Amino acid sequence: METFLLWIGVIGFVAATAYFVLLGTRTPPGKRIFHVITAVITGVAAFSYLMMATGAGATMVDGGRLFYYFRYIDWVITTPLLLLDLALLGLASPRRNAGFIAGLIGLDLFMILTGLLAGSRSSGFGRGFWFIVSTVALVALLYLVVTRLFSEAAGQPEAVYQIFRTLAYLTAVLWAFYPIVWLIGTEGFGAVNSTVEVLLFLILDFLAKIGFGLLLLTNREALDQVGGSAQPSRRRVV
Ligand code: RET
Repeated sequence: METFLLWIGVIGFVAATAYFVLLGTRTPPGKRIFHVITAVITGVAAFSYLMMATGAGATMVDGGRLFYYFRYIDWVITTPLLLLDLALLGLASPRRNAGFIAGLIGLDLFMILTGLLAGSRSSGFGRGFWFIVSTVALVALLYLVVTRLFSEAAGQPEAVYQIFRTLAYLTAVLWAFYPIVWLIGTEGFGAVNSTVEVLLFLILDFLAKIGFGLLLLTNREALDQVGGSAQPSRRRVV
């Protein structure tokens, strides 16, 4: 069952990548940046699911627990790219905000790497400690997204601001579920078995990567306006 679910992941991500590439070929070359980033995100996920489905991306730890370490390799590449998508949408001048983008990505990498430590420790104390460190980084990261990035995005053209807002909320909600699944799964308290954990991560991964990509890449109006002139009136952020 678990392997079957992982193969669903492979098929879903391969199909999404093909679709995003197709959408990219129908877009003028100078406007393809979001297609490229998003197709790389789903492409990396397809490879990661392939590794897990074939057993190459997992290892036995603690005498019997199957640790899917390839998830972390996936996340270390794809989560910065998801943040990059959001930053390029929200910031009128990404170049001038390069330091802020680097800060967001740095915090994100710290979160994933400390999460990897949490997942791979064998002592309960070690796992709990690194879990808390990683979760603090996640809270700080999401705080920066809903405060600073949101107020910058308020100056963007209407269609860009709308899709930014949808995607930023989607990100904040979905990302918050990852540590919850981790905690109830085999790396945490083991309240659910490995198959249920794989299923829950599959649903989250589909929504956070494919759902995100579909909403963004099928919104032609926003993609046309992004990088254009910012509106003079600043919207209030609620
Ligand atoms: C871990 C466990 C330790 C605590 C925290 C975690 C957060 C993981 C997140 C992953 C997001 C992944 C995404 C993948 C692609 O779609 C590592 C589970 C805070 C937020 C969005």
